[in-house]
Amino acid sequence: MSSGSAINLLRERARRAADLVARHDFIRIYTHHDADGISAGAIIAKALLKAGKAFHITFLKGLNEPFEYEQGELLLFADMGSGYADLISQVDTDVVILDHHIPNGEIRPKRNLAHVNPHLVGMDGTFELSASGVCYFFANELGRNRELASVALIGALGDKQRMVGGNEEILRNGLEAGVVEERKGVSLPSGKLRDVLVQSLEPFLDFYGKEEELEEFLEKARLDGDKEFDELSDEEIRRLADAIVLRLLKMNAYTGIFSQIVGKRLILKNLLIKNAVTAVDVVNSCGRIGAMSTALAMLLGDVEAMNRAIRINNEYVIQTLEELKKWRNEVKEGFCIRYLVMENGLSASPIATIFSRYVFTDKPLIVVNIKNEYAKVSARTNEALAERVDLAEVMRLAAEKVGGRGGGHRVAAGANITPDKVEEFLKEVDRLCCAMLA
Ligand SMILES: [Mn+2]
Repeated sequence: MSSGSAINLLRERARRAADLVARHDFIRIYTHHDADGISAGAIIAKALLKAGKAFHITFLKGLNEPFEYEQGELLLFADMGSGYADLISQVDTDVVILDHHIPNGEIRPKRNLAHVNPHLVGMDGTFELSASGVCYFFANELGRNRELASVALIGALGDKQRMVGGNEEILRNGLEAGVVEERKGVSLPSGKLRDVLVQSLEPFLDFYGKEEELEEFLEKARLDGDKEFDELSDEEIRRLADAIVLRLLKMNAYTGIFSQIVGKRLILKNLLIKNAVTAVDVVNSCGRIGAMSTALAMLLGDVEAMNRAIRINNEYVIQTLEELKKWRNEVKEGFCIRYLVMENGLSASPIATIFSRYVFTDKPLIVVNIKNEYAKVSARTNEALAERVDLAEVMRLAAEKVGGRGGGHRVAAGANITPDKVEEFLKEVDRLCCAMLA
């Protein structure tokens, strides 16, 4: 299906969601606590404020956590819901789902349901449209809200998506509306070049605690580490881009990320943080430490919240770099996977994402974090391996086998199991990955 007709079908579904919202005065919103979910929440909030609707937003890790509603109010799920047909079927009030996760099972609604998801219209929700992108289309059926394109792009980038399909359309809208600008360059956060190179997690350049390597890198590329990244000349940017590509090749990073890092950079002109990379990092960090409402307030234009959010990000980056250093040598190799079992790690998913894209790129990577009687699993792989391995399916099947629950996307999935089943679970994951790669 061409992306044009898929987008039209998506708009039709978004139209039905907007019609359902129009029939209610109060909307109870549950959204995910990550960058995509927070951006989704900000988009819905802005659109509902403009439409004069009352609402309440709660952030959830997922629908394995409990949620509440009162009969008669509209329940809206963003960045979740599609994978939980059984749960949604039990809800005795009107429901709107704005999600991009792979739908699992058929929803039999008790009341009215509007379900908007790229997978339902022949679009790939893994790379072509995120939940905040779905919310953007919804917001633009509710009113004229094209300036929210910049927020939608934060969600797409936060979910490591590409500027194709629905995202490409949002980017085009943002450029036309003058809220987004594309500049030549490298995707790096703002700051002093030396700090930026050490502290960047996406791309992860592996300079933390390696001052000598960093100085050598700067010297070879003839760059001044004290200069602000945002003030580099085109010629300096070109030398920096070349040096980064060389560095990533030497690290054995997944080569598919090069085109995402080098070439263009996005400027979000109508937001408080204009460098898109920094904006994504900051929202992401707030989500990671549970400060979702700080990030939400920042996206809605609160300057004090932005200052708090930037401090949170700086602390989070250092913590994550420390964690990467700590666990790097504990990664083990199975037949068809690599895996890491952490006890009381900070969080599994950033470790899994960074290692799988920059350090351990040859096999799917499974990271288990055991904390307070729970084992939380994050599975990651790159797009090339994901053509054969479907981690959403692997997590679902392996988790079900040990009495847990799993799912997600082909490249990024997760599961919740009990600590006593970790070994059995990893064996099953390895077996499933071998079967898919064979
Ligand atoms: Mn998402």
